[in-house]
Amino acid sequence: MSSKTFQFKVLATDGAARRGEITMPRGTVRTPAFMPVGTGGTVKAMYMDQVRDLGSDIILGNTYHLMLRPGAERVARLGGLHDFARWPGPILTDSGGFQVMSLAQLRKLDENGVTFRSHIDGRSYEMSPERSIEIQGLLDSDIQMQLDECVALPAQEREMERAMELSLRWAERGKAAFGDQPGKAMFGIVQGGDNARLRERSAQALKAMELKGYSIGGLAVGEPQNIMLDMLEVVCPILPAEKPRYLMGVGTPDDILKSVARGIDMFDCVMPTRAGRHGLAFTRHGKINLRNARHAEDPRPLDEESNCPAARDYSRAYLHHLVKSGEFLGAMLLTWNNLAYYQSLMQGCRDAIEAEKFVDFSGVTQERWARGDL
Ligand code: PRF
Repeated sequence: MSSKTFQFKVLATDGAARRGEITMPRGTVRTPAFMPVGTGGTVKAMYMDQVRDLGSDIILGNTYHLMLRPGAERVARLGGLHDFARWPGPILTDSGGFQVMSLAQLRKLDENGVTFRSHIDGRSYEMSPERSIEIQGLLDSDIQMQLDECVALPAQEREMERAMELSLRWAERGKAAFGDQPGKAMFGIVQGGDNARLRERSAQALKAMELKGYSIGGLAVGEPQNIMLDMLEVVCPILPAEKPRYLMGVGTPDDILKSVARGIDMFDCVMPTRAGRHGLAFTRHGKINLRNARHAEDPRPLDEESNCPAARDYSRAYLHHLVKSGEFLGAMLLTWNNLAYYQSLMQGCRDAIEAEKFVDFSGVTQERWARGDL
């Protein structure tokens, strides 16, 4: 199902948890949703068909990486990111500010935006709130993010306040640059660090801008989990119930369950893909480090009950061998397994909310991890 306009509907609730649907011209996103990270136009070590078949309705792309290589104008000439990467469904792009701050060299930030040197070849670039939206438009992204500034925690209150207020001004500029595009959306990003007053101010001001969706940024950046959850409890009740809420760059399966319980609808994280390339498998029973010698002669699969071939059909001994040998197939199989696990977790969340059994589902899932029956 698709729709000519961007729409979000809450289909069911269970406590603060929501089961919803975003419809837009390129397809429907079932929420709570996990978006695999496809930074440079590829979900690393995966075919797009596999990503889709695991139940991903949307993937994430990065303005920062794609503007440097191959360049946004080039992607546009080649028909946009969907055709280029052969992903016909919805794509959400991050705005670039966060990646500039973590990856670029010689960064300089002022009222007008960020200037930086590429981490690839040292070339100099400028990005304003308007240019970020322009690039995301050239990529033909369906859900675009405002340019924002995320401060690492811990930070001084005045520093968190400055970045939050700057991000609000950039949200206004982003909104004006984005204009009226009925089939697409630009989300504002709530900032404010670990400070409830600043988070409240940010959420209220963004709500007043009547954007089509709201991201929560500046979390999972060095603070303990309970602080992140406290901030969600401040922000979610302020944000309008009829708009989607996206917690950026989160997280572990445990973070996801606890954030869904507080009203988050969308997630993205490199964890399943990056961990897969580093020999780590997520399973229903917890994490397995395949580098460990104790798997060297273990004939069991990661999870015989999974319907993902990577989890069901390959022995831990073979996966251990692949990982130890640095074989591409090791990264491919573990990434496949991990994304399958994440998407089955999201399906479990959606089913449980519909059945009004989210607390039970969350409890049973956590107990299984805790037993660690590997
Ligand atoms: N802002 C943007 N992207 C992000 C973040 C942010 O604060 C985070 C923080 N967890 C991840 N990705 N634009």
